[in-house]
Amino acid sequence: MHGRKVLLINPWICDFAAYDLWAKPLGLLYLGAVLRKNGCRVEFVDCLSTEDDTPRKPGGHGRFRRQRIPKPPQLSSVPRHYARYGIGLEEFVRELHSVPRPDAVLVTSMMTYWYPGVFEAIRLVREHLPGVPVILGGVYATLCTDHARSFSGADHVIPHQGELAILRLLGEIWGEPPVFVPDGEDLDSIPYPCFDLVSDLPYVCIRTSRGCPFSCTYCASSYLCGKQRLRDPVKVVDEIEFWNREYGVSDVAFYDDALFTPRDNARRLLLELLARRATVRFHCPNGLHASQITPEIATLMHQTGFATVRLGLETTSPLRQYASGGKVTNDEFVRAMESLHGAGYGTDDIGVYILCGLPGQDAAEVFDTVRFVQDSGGRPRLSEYSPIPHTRDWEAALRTSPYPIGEEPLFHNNTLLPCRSEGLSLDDYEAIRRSLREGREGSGRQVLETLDDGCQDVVARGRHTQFTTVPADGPVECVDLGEA
Ligand code: B12
Repeated sequence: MHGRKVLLINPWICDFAAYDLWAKPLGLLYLGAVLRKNGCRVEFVDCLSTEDDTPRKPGGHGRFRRQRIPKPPQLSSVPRHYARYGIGLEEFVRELHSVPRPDAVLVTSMMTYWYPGVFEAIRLVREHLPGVPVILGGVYATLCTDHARSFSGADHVIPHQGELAILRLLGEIWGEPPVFVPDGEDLDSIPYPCFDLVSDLPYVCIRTSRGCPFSCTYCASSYLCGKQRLRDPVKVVDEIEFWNREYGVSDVAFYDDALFTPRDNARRLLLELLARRATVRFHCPNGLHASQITPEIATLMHQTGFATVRLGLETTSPLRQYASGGKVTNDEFVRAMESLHGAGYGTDDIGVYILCGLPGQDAAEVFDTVRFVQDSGGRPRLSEYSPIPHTRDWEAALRTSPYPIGEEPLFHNNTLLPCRSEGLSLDDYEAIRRSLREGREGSGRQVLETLDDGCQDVVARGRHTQFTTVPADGPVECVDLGEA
């Protein structure tokens, strides 16, 4: 494999709205690192590159460039604009020609309903680099493998974790076995993801683990990643120090399915961060498990610079909590909130995810959960349910959805509220969103600017001064800037 040239491609997002909330193709960058270790020359074309005219927010996240495109016919009745987020098509083609002709192209994929951007990238690679094998993997390729094999145009579709599979496949295609193969059971044997290829690197994403010890009925983690495996916390902090020291990265987003689970590992991670006095801000866009947040953990989080704190409550219905996997109870949630407040976090610092539009869910359940979160001193954040193949809720989703979600992944788009039922109509949903907006306006925030994609830049004065970006049709995102 030595000297072989590999091109990594992070395709566009095609959706009604998209915002760079610490979104990087971590899995693809891991594959690049493994191939490099085998002597390959790795190049990267990032359709979601946000450099040049799109300013970054403090904390690192920002807006993607955006081109309005016609809606796919299946979505024609949705009264929203549809767009391709990321660089222009011409720029993409220029980049394809600016790298040495590769011996293989690796394309990643994320949300199932973003596949049109993946297909577009593969089509252009085929047109401009004829004869080069195109390999597709990632979340969409794993959850909708048959769809990807039938329609993507890729030569190979590789589901699930990719480090070992890509070495096996390229070894076969090139007739050259790899010299370095990571230990599939030891995450620390995988080299650091090649974030150095990302031209604009305001933040990095880190996984301290893969897989999840819970198996929530609405989530695909166990199908995607298997059983939970942990990295050594000391090695995680080594990696954070590396990005900070070598690349000046001062913001880190954790991508774990269950960060801080188990708690013992969390303690070791936080104590190590504290001991090394890492001057980095940490973000948990992916919801922490409330049951792990003790007063000690919360205090350590505050001391070590966890700026974006999110908890996954999802619902206050005890029945649904139990039936969906039992990851949290209302008592555990309240105790976690008390711990976070006790450690110094204010209401605006703690975002709490609430699932909305689950099969069979009614509006009253969502309203109750919103009120419960507000009463507990947190900021409710609606997480519109996306039905996901290979989850335990999939059968119920198929039965409930007014859309043919089993045939067409575009209908997994959470913007459609694709599994809404009679008890939770689009009008109910609007009423829930209105009540959240009113709650926000009542919190003394001042809108600075409404951006062309409907986001708002907002400043709130409280214990901290905060810069908050509020996607009009998404959750409230909020980054702590410290004192004004
Ligand atoms: C981190 C994460 C996020 C991040 C951002 C991720 C990003 N890059 O944009 C945040 C928190 C912002 C996020 C948000 C959301 N997310 Co999310 N997220 C994840 C999570 C936990 C991890 C994904 C990840 O990066 N993994 C890390 C790397 C190491 O793994 P990987 O990318 O999968 O790569 C490996 C393999 O896939 C493969 N591979 C990858 N590329 C390639 C390429 C080739 C060629 C090959 C061979 C292999 C290969 O090899 C890699 C290494 O082993 C997954 C769950 C999961 N466990 O995967 C959910 C997940 C993808 N999210 C999901 C959902 C529902 C959402 C939201 C809609 C939630 C909501 N309701 O608001 C939002 C929507 C975001 C948006 N509109 O922008 C769903 C998917 C839904 C769908 N229909 O596709 C998932 C599966 C969780 C679930 N509920 O089951 N998410």
